[in-house]
Amino acid sequence: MTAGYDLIAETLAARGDDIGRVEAALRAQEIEVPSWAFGNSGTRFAVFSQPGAPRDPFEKLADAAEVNRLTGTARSVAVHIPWDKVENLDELRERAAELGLRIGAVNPNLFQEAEYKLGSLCNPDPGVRRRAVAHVQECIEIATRLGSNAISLWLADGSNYPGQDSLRSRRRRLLESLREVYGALDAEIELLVEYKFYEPAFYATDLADWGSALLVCQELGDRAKVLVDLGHHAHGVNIEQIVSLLDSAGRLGGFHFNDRKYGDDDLIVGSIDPYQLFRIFFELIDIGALEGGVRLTIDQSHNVEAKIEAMIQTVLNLQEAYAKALLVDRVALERAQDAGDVLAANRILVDGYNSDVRPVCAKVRADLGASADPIATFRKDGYAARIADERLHGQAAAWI
Ligand code: PSV
Ligand code: MN
Repeated sequence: MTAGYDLIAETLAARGDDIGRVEAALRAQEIEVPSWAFGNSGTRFAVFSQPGAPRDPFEKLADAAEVNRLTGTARSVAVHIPWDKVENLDELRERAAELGLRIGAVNPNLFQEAEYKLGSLCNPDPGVRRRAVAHVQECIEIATRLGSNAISLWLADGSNYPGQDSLRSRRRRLLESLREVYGALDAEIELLVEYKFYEPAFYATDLADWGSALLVCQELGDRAKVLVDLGHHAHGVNIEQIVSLLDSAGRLGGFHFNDRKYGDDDLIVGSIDPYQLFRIFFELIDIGALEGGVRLTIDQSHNVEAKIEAMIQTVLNLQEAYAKALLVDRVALERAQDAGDVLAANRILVDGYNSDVRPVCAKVRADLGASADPIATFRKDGYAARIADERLHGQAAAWI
């Protein structure tokens, strides 16, 4: 064992804590990777293709399995329909199982069809609304066939100009459509409702923030919960406080992890603001959300960087943020909080963040049968070169 590992073990033991607790929590961490992050992607200016990009959902699963083989923690894959539509759903489900994976949330696509120009579930045209509802209903059937237990809904709905549409009518249509969708859910399927404050709508987005998403969920029923995408807030918004609020309302459904510098940049989580990621994990531990099935999904777009390696790095960042949050001395923190000792409380929290948890994470990954150093192993094993050779012909998957 390394000196770094021993140091953490001794620090924990000295305060009557046990590194075994941290390791057990890390072994149980479950990250969901998005199928769409393996296909070619880009900006609204250009889509860049990468060698070895998967050509179908089966190859996306193979890439996800490589991420899981090396990290030991990325055991489920979220899918997007129709991008991941296949003729034989049983085959997709079986392939996932053969690869040691599960199918995670099913994401309906209510933003790509031309008819959704003025919205999907909120569109002024009842015919378009009906077709949007039917698409989500089809996704519910797909979820059941794939053994998934969540529909993850994001709407691009909104308006670009004041006066373009009635805000009240759009809200009414949204609720009517969502009631139909919710009514079609199987008992074991959750509805995750994602919000985003702008883009593609630039004046009024129909589900713009956690509050408007929460109100909708409360109207629908217990199985409707809010999904927090880290890139979907205005600057300066306290995301960990939103996490805590949603949990206290019993409506924290899950995350779309990514990072950003400016807008909804979909960069690697923790690449810009690792301290925010740590604070979110600290909050999740504090409220016990991770045992309660809150879904930890990644939603990123790797446009210029190598996709599989980027996904591995993402999972490592999530493991490390969680490990740091697990190291916070909660007893001492509570004592400092109760005593109103502002600076001690802050120091105790920041101490967790400043710990070097990489040796502990490496050990946990090795214990899981994965790699202590996933990036080095990935580069050495040659998976990227192999798929670049194998996937020469045919049409690569892309998000447009
Ligand atoms: C929208 O920006 C979003 O975050 C939604 O989750 C979509 O499903 C995803 O990105 C992929 O386009
Ligand atoms: Mn998202």
